[in-house]
Amino acid sequence: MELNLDSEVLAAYGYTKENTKITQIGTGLINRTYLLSPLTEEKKYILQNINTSVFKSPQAIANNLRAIADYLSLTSPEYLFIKPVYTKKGEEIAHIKQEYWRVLPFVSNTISLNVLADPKQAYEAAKQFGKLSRLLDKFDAKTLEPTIPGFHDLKLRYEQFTLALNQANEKLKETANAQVENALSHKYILDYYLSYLNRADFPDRVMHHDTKISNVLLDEKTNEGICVIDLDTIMPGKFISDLGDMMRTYLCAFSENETDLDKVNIRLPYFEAMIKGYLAEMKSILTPTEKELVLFSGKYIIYMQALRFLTDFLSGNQYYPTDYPAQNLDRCKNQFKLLHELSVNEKELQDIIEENLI
Ligand code: GN1
Ligand code: MG
Repeated sequence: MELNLDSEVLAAYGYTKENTKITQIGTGLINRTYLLSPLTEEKKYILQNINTSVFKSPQAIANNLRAIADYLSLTSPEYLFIKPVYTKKGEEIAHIKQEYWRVLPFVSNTISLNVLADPKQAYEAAKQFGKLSRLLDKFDAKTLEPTIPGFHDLKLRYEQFTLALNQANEKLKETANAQVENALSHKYILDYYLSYLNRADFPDRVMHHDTKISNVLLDEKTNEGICVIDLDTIMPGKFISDLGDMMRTYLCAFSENETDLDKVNIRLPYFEAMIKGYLAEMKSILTPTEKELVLFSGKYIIYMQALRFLTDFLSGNQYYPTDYPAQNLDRCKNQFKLLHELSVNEKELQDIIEENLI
């Protein structure tokens, strides 16, 4: 599909409509992503429009990425960290007609998957996300700006849910009744999270915060992990964010959009591979408290995502794009089924974790 882009966007980077080919790619819910292929160069680029209703300060993203890139270039110069391409004026982002755009180098000979089809992919992806946090273990996470304040703050997500519930019209509340009950009856996950939050050995680390499989590039031939992408939500967070979102998105063969809940099961070989890959990088730096929370990370993120989908449904689907009105409610149901599967398999999962923490 060829697209009509404002020529000023291309001009900011020294290109024109005539000398580039542009196609829309990616399946993210938040930013719009294009592949930019200049006819004059071998190299290709990723062009992204930043969703400013979600990312209120695109400059914060740019500042964080610059600070991390500078640090890594000194401490781990061989590490592939995808930095933005500068505009002709030397900016990290182009601000054009109320919109923000950025360009990133496209890493050739790599693939980005939408679904995992082999546990090795789970191992490689988890290792990449673990590696990023490990390399940044000594970087002062507090110097980064939260690009979405309270993004993985489960208390805030719960409050947003109760607010949306109080403000929702009767019809929506009635439709969502069973999931509202689910949300309320799983509140112990929030209480558990809060009971750990102030422990001295539960530090803020640099977290990616969006560790789904499409956000890691794998070698197209060997499936070896090459680097992580989609760096907008790199900010301070707890270690349970990244591992938890991997559990949420790697363990089931079907996505959050699957409405046949019989298909929402977890795949133990993927769990084992993911744990091995992540802990291969992180085991040496995790604190005793963090090690206690490995399995909990999945419950925390899946519950939070269920709350976020439910909140959006109750608020009239303002955040997540939907294909039909009840899609966010269906996504919420899907996430509660996934949470249930995690609990049902808890003993086996915990055994796998313990074997890999020794
Ligand atoms: C959003 O845009 P995408 O698909 O990378 C969301 C994540 C959710 C995910 C659920 C900034 O990610 O937090 O887990 O949808 N990102 C933001 O599919 O809200
Ligand atoms: Mg994203």
